[in-house]
Amino acid sequence: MKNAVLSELFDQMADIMEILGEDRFRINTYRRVGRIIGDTPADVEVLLATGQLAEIPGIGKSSLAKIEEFVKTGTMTAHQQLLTKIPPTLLELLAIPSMGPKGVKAVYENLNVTSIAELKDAIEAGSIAELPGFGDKKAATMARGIAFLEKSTGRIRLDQALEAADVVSAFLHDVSGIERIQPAGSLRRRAETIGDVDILVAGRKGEKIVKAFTNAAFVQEVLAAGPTKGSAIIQTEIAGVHVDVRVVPQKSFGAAAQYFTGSKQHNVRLREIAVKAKLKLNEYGLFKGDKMIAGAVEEEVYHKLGLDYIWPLLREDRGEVEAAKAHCLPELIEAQDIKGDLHVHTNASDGDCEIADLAEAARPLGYKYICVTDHSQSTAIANGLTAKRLAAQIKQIHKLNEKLRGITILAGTEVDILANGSLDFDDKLLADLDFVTASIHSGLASAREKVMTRTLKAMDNPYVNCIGHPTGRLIGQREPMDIDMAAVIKHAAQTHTALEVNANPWRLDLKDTHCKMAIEAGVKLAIGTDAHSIGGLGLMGFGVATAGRGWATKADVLNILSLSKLKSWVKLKRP
Ligand code: DGT
Ligand code: CA
Ligand code: CA
Ligand code: ZN
Repeated sequence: MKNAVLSELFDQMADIMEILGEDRFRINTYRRVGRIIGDTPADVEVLLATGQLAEIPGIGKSSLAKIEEFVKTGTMTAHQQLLTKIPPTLLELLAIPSMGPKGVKAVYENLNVTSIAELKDAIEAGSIAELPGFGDKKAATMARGIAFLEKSTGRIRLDQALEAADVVSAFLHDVSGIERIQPAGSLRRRAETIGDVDILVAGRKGEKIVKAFTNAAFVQEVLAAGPTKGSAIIQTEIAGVHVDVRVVPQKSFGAAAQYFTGSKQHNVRLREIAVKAKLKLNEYGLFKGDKMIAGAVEEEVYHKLGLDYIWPLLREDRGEVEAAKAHCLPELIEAQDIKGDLHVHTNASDGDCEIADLAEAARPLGYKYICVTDHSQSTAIANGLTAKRLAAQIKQIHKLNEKLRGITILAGTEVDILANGSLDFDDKLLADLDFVTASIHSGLASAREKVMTRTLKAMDNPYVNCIGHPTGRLIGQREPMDIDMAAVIKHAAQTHTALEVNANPWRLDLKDTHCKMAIEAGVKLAIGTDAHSIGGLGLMGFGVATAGRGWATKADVLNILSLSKLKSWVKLKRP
């Protein structure tokens, strides 16, 4: 049946004409024809052949001719002609929830926005909010709509998955008959993106528990509901998220946690070891013949296989199984090891808060220091500091430190690496700072040679202690720069420069595998939140997890050092 296609064609013609501001009457006619065809249960082709289509009220002569043309030739000239009148990417904007032809017309006419990518830029630049009749709230709705659209085509970010898992876990907490709750899958491994959220529950009344979950108010759509597993799309503030809840008995909880945490590749390795030892491993337990030798406790599954317990962050089959066998797994860093945040913006550039407020907020996190790293002048859209303003800020920080107890504010910068690889501030000013991070914020799409030269040259500067977000990627939004990471890491080792692990879940930059490469080359990681507000300081855990996935121990992370050791480390590079 061609009904659906035809209906869509008429609707799209109406959309395009509305965007172009064409005749209202014709727009309405096309909409009506589209709706009639879409609603008709009978085959349009048959209706056309029998002459019945012409009888339907609302379908006039010219519409009939268009339908006939399409049925005969497979194209519709009027539709083709309309398509030539707009940029080809413009219609993708209509797929954004809450975005109708009127909205598209407004952003296209006033801001020349022709694609989703351009719309995002416009939202970020604040130009949508400034459009008459739009405002902050509409711009935010649009941003959420885009996020939803992006999610629906693929994987979600770690922070989005965590939010969904928290909502479901909190709900399950109050469901009777549940003895334990354990997020599993890629979320428990803290992978950078998540396909679906897996939550494991210990309990006996599987069907009842699954029902409680699939009937919860936050459930948007139930995908499956059986005796041990429920799958649903749940509504969160930003997007719909696919969540699987599995119910297992207590005695299998450890084995199930092991199995459903994965990764698949890691599980395959474990099963091989079991088979070699003439054991059977599955989600119910580890068995010797019919006898269960491990199952309730996850650690025991590993121990009975002759392995040390492997932290979920490491379960990617990247050498952890061999290391567990040889008893030489790394002792991973933990959140409480962190002594300070090395990447924080204040309201002097594009952040929200005063320096003093950030320092106060850092104290309860157990930090001993916090480094203020506002942007430099070239990043004008972020109100980057001029040399003069930075000099004043350094003085201000020294003054604040005189009064502060228990925590020290470090004077730093996130200085721009300019197009030729030189820095936005001269060495004399940089020498007055405690810690210098240098970042690329422009020309990220340039050729490899260009971005490599910039990055390597910045590291050559004796005052540059760290390269910020080394690849510049934004997960799901912007590709990383085309850099040769092995060469960057080698140069970092040679120049005594750290590489940042930017903890913002949009960035996670360096990513896990690059962290591992850096550590193996002896390069220090500097985990920073890139906070622009007090809440932003709370992102540290994402950076710690990412470094952990790269096998980071205390020896590998700069901001685990005490303040005095950090200062000595900085001095080592200075002339
Ligand atoms: P995702 O959801 O794509 O981000 O990644 P995961 O790792 O959460 O994968 P998912 O949700 O398909 O399955 C959860 C875990 O269940 C997975 O990490 C390992 C286990 N699992 C699933 N299917 C298989 C399988 O065919 N073989 C083995 N050995 N394990 C599996
Ligand atoms: Ca999953
Ligand atoms: Ca799953
Ligand atoms: Zn930056």
